[in-house]
Amino acid sequence: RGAVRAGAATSRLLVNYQEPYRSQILDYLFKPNFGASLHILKVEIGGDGQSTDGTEPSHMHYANDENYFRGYEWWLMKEAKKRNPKIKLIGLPWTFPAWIGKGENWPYDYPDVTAYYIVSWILGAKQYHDLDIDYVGIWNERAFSSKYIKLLRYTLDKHDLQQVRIIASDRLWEPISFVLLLDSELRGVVDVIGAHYPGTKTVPNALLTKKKLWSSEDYSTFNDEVGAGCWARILNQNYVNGNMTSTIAWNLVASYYEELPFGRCGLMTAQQPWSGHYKVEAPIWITAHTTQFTQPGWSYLQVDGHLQGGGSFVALTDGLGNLTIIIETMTHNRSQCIRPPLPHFSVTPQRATFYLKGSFYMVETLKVWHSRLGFESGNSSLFQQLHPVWKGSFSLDLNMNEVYTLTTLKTGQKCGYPEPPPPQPFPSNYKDDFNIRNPPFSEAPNFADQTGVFEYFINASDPGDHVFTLRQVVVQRPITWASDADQTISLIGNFQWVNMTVTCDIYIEKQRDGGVFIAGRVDNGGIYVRRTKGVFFWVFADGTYRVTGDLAGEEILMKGLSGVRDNAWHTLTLNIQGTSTSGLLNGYPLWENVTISEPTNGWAAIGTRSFEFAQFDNFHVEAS
Ligand code: 147
Ligand code: CA
Repeated sequence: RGAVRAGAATSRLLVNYQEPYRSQILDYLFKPNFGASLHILKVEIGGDGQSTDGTEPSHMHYANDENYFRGYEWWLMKEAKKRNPKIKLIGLPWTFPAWIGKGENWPYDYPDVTAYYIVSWILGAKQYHDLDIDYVGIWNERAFSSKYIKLLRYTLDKHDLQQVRIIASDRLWEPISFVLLLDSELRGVVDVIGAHYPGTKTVPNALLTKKKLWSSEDYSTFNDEVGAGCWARILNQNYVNGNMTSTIAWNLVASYYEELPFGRCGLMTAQQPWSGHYKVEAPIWITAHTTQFTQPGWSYLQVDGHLQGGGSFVALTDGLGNLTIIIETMTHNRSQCIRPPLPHFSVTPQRATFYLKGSFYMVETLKVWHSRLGFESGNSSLFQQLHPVWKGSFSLDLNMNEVYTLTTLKTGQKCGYPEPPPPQPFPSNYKDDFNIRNPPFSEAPNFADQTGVFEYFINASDPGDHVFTLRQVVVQRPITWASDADQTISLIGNFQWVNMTVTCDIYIEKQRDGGVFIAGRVDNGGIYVRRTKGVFFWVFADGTYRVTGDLAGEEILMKGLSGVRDNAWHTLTLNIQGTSTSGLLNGYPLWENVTISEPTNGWAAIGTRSFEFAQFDNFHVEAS
């Protein structure tokens, strides 16, 4: 059985698409026999920390806190299930809120707490969204603990979640395979060995465990024709070379600002909710070659799937007489993935003859679906139906960089929608007053949190204009997966912006050393957030202000007194024009003519000096 996807803050902008575009994108991904027809949706269990292209909120920011309506993963899972009730759901944490580790940057010192936290997420999925989680992972690309995995199984069972299966350990084949062979109790509770970027290979120990082997994260490649070639090759060869029966792509859809790390490494692109523009990229149709003609529960026929002239094939059956054969002939330099390095191989044009034997001898005809990846723009032919082939044996003239599906199923379809609107830059004049009583999401549109979490907030007793605001809510450094900054920051806008005026009402909640900033020309984010540069205008609860060239606050361009204090609203304005920048407080100039050279362009941003509560209101950016 086949493919496919994963989290790490990569669907952030998708939720803000207007209808009908948002539903169209979801149809291309999840609707059976429409486009990618995905079999599996793997989501991040948000942990308030940076997970590659942003942070995703936890369902438990604090020990006494529980809320199953944060972020977009619940929504995404429901949209997927709506379209395909049989889709399998996987949850995996990248980061954890700090309280899990009681002060240590480590989730296994109190494994009972971690198990309770993860099982709560699974129970919440059911209770609040009627979502049945099928699989849960341990800790993305980080260490596992045998004790924790056993306790996780015990806690799942105690809550009547026997049907939830455990994947371990979402890193390499080792050491998990070796440990499984030694520890029979662990072997009893791990259902699937999930390895990342296995390069289509497995290891002897993994095979010896007799467990299901999955490539539980793969792809992560720019979604052009080469990315499609990578995807076609690994979808087949992960089974042919490595006995893996599932391949999960990171990521589902590139719905994050393109200049964040791994821009456009999704199966399709939907990174412009403001324009409605999206693009169904070639990897979507490569996916369809497998997913439209197999289902979870189908089994691979045990044949040597290497083709003599290079390339590979797999054959699957539902055990009820249906047969699907998928052939790929990707060449070396047209199918490189981001990792691991691809050893040399050659593929030549060839005639391949298939003989259907045993019960498949009776198969009358096989429908034929074909793709050819072209490498000059626009000359690919993707997921086209050709004439059927007949009877017990047939021959195909295979060229390079082609995918064929031969199948008894008659359900295949290449569906589509009219072209979406053309691309547009992010609006150069953008405002948000956050005045919304029942927001559909906890996060405000287009803000992309890179450290900390910014949520809609209601000051129920506020006498003035700040009843509805945006609040930073992570108050302790999470158990990190990446190098989160020591400050919190949320980005918005257009990375190409040069000149801009950013205005925002701010409210410092933390006394003495509390502080907030607004910023422009912000040049980084994601896993690189710690080294973010830009123009940062800070005010602090002690009545001082600063202008710095970096998020870390080390490159001080200007400082002085402002009179700002905590627990009061103030309006900050940051004006950046050419090589000069100036700042206003409550509409009056506070500092002027500070000279800047780098960065030359970047996003706007808001944030706080540390992991502390703070509020923002009436955000406005005007840029060019
Ligand atoms: C993966 C992460 O799990 C994803 O969230 C995303 O960041 C992805 C981007 O390619 O990378 O983590 C890996 C990072 C490094 C390696 C493998 C996976 N590596 O160096 O082999
Ligand atoms: Ca407001």
